[in-house]
Amino acid sequence: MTVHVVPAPAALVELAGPPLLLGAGTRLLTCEAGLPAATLLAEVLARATGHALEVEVEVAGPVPGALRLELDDDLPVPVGGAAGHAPGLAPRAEEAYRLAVAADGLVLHARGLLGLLRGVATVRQLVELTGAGAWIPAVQVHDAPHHGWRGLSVDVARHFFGPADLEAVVDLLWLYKLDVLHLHLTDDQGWRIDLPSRPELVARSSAGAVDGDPGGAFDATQWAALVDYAAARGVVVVPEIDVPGHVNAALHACGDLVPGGEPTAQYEGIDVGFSQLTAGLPATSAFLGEVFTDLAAMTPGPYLHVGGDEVLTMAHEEYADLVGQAVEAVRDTGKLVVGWQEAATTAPAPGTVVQVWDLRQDPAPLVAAADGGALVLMSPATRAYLDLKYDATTPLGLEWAGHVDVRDAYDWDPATVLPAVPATSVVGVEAAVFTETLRTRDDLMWMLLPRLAALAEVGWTAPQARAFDDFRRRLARHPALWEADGLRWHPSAQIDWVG
Ligand code: TNX
Repeated sequence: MTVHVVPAPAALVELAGPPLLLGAGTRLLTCEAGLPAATLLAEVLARATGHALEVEVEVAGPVPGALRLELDDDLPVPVGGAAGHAPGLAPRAEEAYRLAVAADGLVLHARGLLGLLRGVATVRQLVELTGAGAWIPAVQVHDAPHHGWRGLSVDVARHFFGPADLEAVVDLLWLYKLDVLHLHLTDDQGWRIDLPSRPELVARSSAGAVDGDPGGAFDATQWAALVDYAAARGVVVVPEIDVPGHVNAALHACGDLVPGGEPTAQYEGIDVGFSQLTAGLPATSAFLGEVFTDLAAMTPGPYLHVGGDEVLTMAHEEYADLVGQAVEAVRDTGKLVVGWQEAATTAPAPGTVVQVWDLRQDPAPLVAAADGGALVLMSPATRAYLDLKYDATTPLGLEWAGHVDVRDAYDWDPATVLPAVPATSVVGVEAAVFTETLRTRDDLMWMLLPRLAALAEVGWTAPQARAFDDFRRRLARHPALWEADGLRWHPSAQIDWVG
């Protein structure tokens, strides 16, 4: 087997015939609706092969050797994939695609643009480069995802990662068919998005970061551009404003959120759990209403994340009151709510997504929330936290939940990791990278690669179709893809890297 597509498609057959050769004369054809996917294919092929193909629209009749992207409303969806689904994200049929490659051409079909974007990612991974030129092996693929929510959460609060870094992250999400970019935009160390009703948040609390490193923040224009860049690659942005804990940046900017009225000091450490909003202050509910209303207006995606994690300084009653206010503010905007695991203790409304991160916590509130109709997103730190060290020798990263090497990230099933939570409530998987110890794009990529590819397969490929030995054989050939884009990666000893 020569092909090495990650995540593994639902069905892939390698054909005995000769490959499709790509050259300067290769034609790229599509319909009007397929234009964005064809344009993306032209862009990634130009970067990979040096051949700049022109996209031609509505060319009828057979064209030998061409690449053709077309819509097919009746495209069958591969069987299987009974996993729980998150409302607001594309149903499985919209991400399905069928690909046929032979010496006489490539044909990619999907029901709509999103399926074409997924298929184009497969095409990118199939392209081979040898001295003789670029080619695509003869294959047939019929594919659709197992889970609908396949995300990565990036902490841009502890250290700031701006538009260019996040576009590089989105490129990776697209390459591995992930569909959610969750951004942890606020924390004790910094506030990273400019909101029109609260300009003081960024004015006073965006300059710093952990260890006195430089900060930063998204302005409205940069934010809109990032959301568009992600949408063009089939990725939905889910922004998080973390309340009622992890709020020192807000307390530093707005003294009226602090009992006594004195703004707190800027914070550059990495402790958690010490800052909080106060339910009894008149300014608090206005703050919650304004920040989530502004965030909703700036964000086309269906979800806003309210945080809710690691509040160690308040009684449950006050916690539930404050989370309830945040949730109500989000629901008033028409958006759906995501909250960290702890928010399960506040009797979340049906359809609320609760994100599991700490398997040491009592699962009973999660089970009760799921019984009440809440949905569960799996990010257990021991599997999905890509800020944890690979092993004891890893220079970057944390160790609070142990080490996560490639096999740990791969060898688990979101539907069974918490046996008491019914599989039908589990909407998918999200990797997370917190950035206490990560300063640069190289640091970030080195922690994401190769583990992000493992989590992507956990989300996309049905558990009965996954095996670590097969995954490691395919993954071994992916450094060529990463290096073509100048990305740093960690050569885990668990993989026999090729080349
Ligand atoms: C736990 S994830 C946290 C974060 C830390 C992270 C480090 C979560 C809900 N809280 O505040 O950055 O661990 O791995």
